[in-house]
Amino acid sequence: LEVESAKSLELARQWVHAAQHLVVLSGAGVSAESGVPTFRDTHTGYWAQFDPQEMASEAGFRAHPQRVWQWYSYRRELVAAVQPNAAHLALAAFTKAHPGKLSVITQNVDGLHQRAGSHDVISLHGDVMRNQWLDACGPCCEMAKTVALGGQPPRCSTCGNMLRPGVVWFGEHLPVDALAHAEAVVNACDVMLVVGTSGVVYPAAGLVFQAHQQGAKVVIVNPQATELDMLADALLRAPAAKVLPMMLD
Ligand code: BJW
Repeated sequence: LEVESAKSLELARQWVHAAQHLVVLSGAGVSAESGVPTFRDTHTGYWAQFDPQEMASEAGFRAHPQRVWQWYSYRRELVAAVQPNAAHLALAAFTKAHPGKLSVITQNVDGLHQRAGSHDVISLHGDVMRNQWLDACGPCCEMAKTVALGGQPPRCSTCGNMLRPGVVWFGEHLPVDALAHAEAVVNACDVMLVVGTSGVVYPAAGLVFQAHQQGAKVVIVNPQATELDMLADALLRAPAAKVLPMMLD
């Protein structure tokens, strides 16, 4: 670790252990060391290859259902093949050691926090392994009775309604309960760790402003600069799987 980051780590460790209520807001970077590409990192990110508005929006799915479905199929296979890393495991171990003290809010759809053993994760952007109907459906739609042809999304054999991944696309509302729960835990926190997120997507990024405004210490863990750095009381420019185990131990 750089000297500055080593100092920040020591500070953050003290805050974390003195905290009454600790909140973690995680993003794609927390899963990077498991082998899941982030969205916006220049060379490895998904969106170096794909246009986000096309791949992660309802309009994009309706225009190119096969292309978008295949992108999600690829990501589902990838997520199923990787394992939680030391960052996910350190958070789960902390919860076990300090029950009720830590809330994990994640923007990730990969389920790796849960697979590491964090069970009360607040998922803001859904779950990539789930499906839901694209359109409101009548009694004919049953997931078990879909037909899928040639890499196309499965369809209801009666009305043609398509399955889509159970994630939150651009322009869609976050699940109301998850967002309300996230706001409530942020409101009550005295320390927030912001781990592996670029901080460009709202309303998730707004939670960091909320924490800062109500006086919580904000610790950012990210090897790169982020849109939220001006809110940080401590900045650790380092990978999550390296520093979270040290910070939470
Ligand atoms: C490491 C690391 C290592 C690497 N260790 N770190 C206010 C202002 C402007 C716009 C808006 C606004 N409010 C709403 C909007 C519109 C929009 C938005 O935010 N747009 C911005 C992009 C400008 N928001 C929405 O549309 C949201 N809905 C909404 O607001 O509803 C209300 C509404 C509805 C209708 C009309 C009007 C209002 C929905 C947002 C949904 C986001 N969905 C996605 C896709 C999910 C499905 C899928 O997975 O395919 O969620 S987009 C994508 O970005 C994904 C992520 O969860 C999200 C955040 O990305 P994240 O996690 O930060 O990843 P990266 O790649 O950006 O960053 C990775 C970071 O890790 C980097 O910093 C690296 O350095 C770091 N890193 N290795 C630690 N080892």
